Amino acid sequence: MAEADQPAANVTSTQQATETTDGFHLVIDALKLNDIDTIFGLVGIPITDLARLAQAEGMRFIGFRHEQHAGNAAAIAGFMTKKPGICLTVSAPGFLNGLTALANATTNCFPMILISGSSEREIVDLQQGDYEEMDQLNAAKPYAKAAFRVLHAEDIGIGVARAIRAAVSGRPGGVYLDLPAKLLAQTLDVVKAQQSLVKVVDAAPRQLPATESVERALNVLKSAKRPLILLGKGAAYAQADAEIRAFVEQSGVPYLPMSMAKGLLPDTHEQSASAARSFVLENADVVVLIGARLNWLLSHGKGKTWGAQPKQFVQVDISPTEIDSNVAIAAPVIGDIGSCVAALRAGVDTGFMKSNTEWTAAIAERKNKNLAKMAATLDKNPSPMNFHSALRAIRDVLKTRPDINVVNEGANTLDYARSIIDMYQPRKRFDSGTWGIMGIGMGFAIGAAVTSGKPVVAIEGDSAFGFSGMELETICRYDLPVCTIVFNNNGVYRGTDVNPTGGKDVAPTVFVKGARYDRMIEAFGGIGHHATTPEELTKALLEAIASGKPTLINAVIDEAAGTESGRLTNLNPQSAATKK
Ligand code: ADP
Ligand code: TZD
Repeated sequence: MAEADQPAANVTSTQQATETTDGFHLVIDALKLNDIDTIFGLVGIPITDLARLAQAEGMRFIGFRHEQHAGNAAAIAGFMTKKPGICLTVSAPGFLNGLTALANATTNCFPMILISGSSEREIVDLQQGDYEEMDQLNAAKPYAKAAFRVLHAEDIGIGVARAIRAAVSGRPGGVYLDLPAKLLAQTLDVVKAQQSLVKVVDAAPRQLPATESVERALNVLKSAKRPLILLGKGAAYAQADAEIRAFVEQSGVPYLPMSMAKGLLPDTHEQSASAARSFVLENADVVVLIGARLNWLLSHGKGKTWGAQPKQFVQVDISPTEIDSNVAIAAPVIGDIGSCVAALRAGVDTGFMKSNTEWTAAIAERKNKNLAKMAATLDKNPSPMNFHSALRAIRDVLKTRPDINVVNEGANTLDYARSIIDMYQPRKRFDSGTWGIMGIGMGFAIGAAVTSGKPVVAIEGDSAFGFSGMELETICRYDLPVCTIVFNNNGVYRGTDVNPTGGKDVAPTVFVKGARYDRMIEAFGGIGHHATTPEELTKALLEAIASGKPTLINAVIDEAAGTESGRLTNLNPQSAATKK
């Protein structure tokens, strides 16, 4: 190359000696221009060079062993930051693996963008059998909040801008962005290319609630004798922490956090009604839902859980079509949670509950009774360990480190950890979410560690862990401070089922007995621990956290502990076999 052709030292990535740039560079430039600094993904044709370029241009590329986990990492990064997490995959199978995470993100209202390379439109549309041929755009549509395809390099800027805005504005969700291989290689004049980039202005604008909707809600609240505030993960996502806390404290109304809203106020807060959950759901007369849907996790707002007492609901949500989804909502307040809660707070007298001590006293009594019962259960030291004694050990360590992120999945492991492990800070707990899905574990753990730079403790059922276990290598490769604790009871739910035929195959729920998950991480240079008592578990966890290294604790739990499906036994259809 002649000297005159050498790029100047201070040129941007799109400015090359030839004065042209290409689709690869434009995608990276468009993301960077919008302050996106990390891509979670898995390389291959046609996006390997895109990943290389991202890294060369100073972005972080975190490479996974399976796209579903890269997608889950992106989704949780989106939840934590209110910026869309980016997942990059190859076409057809890579895209489909990522699609599971995209669908889960949309279901949970997490903002993420799945960017997949794709085969050529001309061949795909005539179904002529291209390499990894698939009509990805249409496959993505039913599972995404929005789906876009860019065909011309000069549209990359606008395509990325639309994807970002669609992911974070209104109700957040998953967006699919289809980038055909040919697009990435298209060249474009540098000046024209620069002008085509779009910096998104105010991607998730505040949405103020109508004054009359706030008045209506306050009137309903003021008529309450037994009010309850229910905080969902939308409230955690909104990052209106101080406003929410002020509303709860100023009103004095007892509150319940959904699992991923735990820590918005510390779980030890005196207004928390978590330890009297069934009691308050059954007996409340006015329920203020803030960023929580009345889906199966809340028994659809009706039935035995909600008692015979007629209820009035106030619902704060950004999505108007969420209102009346399951039961009639007396007072919808539509807007962003920060603005809505601020407006409600302005209309609530301090000490609103002071004249209403009967309700708070009844809750306190129930809480104390339940807490005493739980303390007695937690104090027991059965051998082998059970869920409770193991979780007591973890709880006591995590109490000293409120900054640690907690990932949690499994059946019993999820149900018990959710109620036993207290959270003290917002957006520190990430779990199976709206679908009750298994497989989020290592993806969420990696996403949380990379995004926060803080340690992660992933509390995993042994079955749940298996869905993403290979990502231990990813954790070790990036030397992430993730401690995975596998609650090993030899199977799905439990390890005690037997094959009724007496045949060689084990029962459908049973795994290899006495598996040593701790040795898996050692294969990649991480540190394994084997714990059979709460004392060993405490020691291993303290060491793991202090080391800041990738660690895995194989926590051996009584294989007979736990129940089928955890607390969801009611969702199991009764089979002929169990009816007997
Ligand atoms: P949980 O599972 O914790 O009960 P859900 O996922 O069911 O919570 O509900 C979250 C709700 O929060 C969704 O209905 C969503 O539309 C809403 N939401 C998310 N972000 C915001 C926001 N910034 N402002 C208002 N509502 C929001
Ligand atoms: N597949 C997916 C993707 N999600 C699911 N929820 C399930 C299967 C079904 N399932 C549950 O709902 S919990 C669970 C499965 C397989 C695992 C329970 O066993 P575990 O947990 O070992 O993880 P416990 O704590 O021992 O009960």
